[in-house]
Amino acid sequence: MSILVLNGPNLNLLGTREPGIYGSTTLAEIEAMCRALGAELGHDIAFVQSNHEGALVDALHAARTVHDGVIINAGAYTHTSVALRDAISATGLKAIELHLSNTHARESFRHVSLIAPVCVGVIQGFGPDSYLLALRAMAGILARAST
Ligand code: CA2
Repeated sequence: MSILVLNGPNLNLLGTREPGIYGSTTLAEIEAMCRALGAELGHDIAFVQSNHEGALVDALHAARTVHDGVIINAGAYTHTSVALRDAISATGLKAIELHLSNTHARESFRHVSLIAPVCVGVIQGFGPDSYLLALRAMAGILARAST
């Protein structure tokens, strides 16, 4: 099966700025980790990042006929985007929200997620391992859906 890992704004800067919050691992390194685990789990991994809300919506629409599940770190759009929430809902794809940081331990405006209600679950606070935990969770979801 095929899993889309979708990344939102500013995540292309990972590993280059604010290592105290987001660590020193780059997005390219996270992509490599996801691809390695995807191969182990027997799933294809597509890895996309955009700083543009509409491009993320387009990627979700395109995923509908191509991928079986979506793992999304929507970045700051998590807390603001009705459009992303509607797109996840409209695709009908199983989605998992993930974050590197524990947003509940940060500013109050990060405590709200507009996309969480349309996701199967949320994984956050484990740094790059959040991606691997989300992939394992998605593999379980897809395995259960196919039996
Ligand atoms: O913890 C996460 O994964 C976040 O989705 C990251 C977003 C933030 O707005 C969310 O509340 C939580 C921000 C990503 C910014 O990434 C940067 C990376 C390096 C330097 C600066 C920003």
